[in-house]
Amino acid sequence: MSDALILSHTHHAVLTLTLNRPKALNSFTTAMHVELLAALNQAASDASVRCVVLTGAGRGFCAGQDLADPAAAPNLDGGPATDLGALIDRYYRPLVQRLRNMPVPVVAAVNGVAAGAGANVALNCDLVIAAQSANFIQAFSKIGLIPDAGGSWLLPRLVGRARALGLAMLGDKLPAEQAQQMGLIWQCVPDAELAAQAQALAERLAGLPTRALAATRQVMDACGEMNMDQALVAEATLQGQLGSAHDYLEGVGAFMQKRAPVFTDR
Ligand code: T3D
Repeated sequence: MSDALILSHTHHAVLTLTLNRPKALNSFTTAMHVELLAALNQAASDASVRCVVLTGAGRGFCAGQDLADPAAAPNLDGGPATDLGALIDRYYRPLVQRLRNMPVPVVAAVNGVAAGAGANVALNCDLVIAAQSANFIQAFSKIGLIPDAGGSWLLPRLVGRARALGLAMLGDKLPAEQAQQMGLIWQCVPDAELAAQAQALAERLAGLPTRALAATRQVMDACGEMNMDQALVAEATLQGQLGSAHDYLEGVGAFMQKRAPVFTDR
């Protein structure tokens, strides 16, 4: 068994990163944050990686912040309060920004419970595929906090205000199947099929024009804050860039020549 907090494995241009603190349901310590961000940065600069899968070791995906990590734990002895804002600025904000700006698609393969920031880290990935026995918990309210790791922005956009508030205020377990039905995640699959289906999905994404996929995420995120006229301008700007890139020539050329395209842009 490896001591690494993040396990990595590459197969067919798909890099799988596995959160590896199974005894604590892969909850985030500062050390795990550092390793995960380094692994994502490395993947972003490695042209051979065309899709990233994020998953968890053992029976959980991620239980959010490790509540026992000295860097984050409340001072139960009445000493100075822990500065959670600083913790978020230093670790969660860069992680979410990294995920949402990866040059390639990112798939979350949610193998078990995803709670607190663990749920929102998964939801920040481009496509979320979850095992049937997995569940999502906005656990924050149970410990007197608000959804973080982008949850307050994401949840209403994904499922609407009423459901977002219900999930966040009640902090109930949301089974993967229901998460799929309400549009919180892309797909729920039988437990035994999760790894294979996540790999197949990631390989499919890896074979697509990944630069355009990353730009699709970028424009969809940006357009959420724009009116239609602004969105049309944003689309034209990005499309202008993509239209002069290799993958567009390759995609159209392959279509005309009735052959499979080989996309390489990032
Ligand atoms: O620092 C800050 O607070 C700011 C940042 C906040 C971001 C956040 O993520 S806040 C939310 C933090 N997460 C939680 O509140 C979730 C806490 N965990 C749970 O509610 C439950 O563990 C689960 C519902 C996720 C799973 O329940 P269950 O019954 O399947 O497992 P369990 O028995 O509770 O947990 C198994 C082990 O993992 C257990 O250790 P043990 O007793 O076997 O040695 C448990 O203590 C440990 N564990 C689970 N979650 C955490 C954890 N250890 C540290 N931190 C955790 N978050």
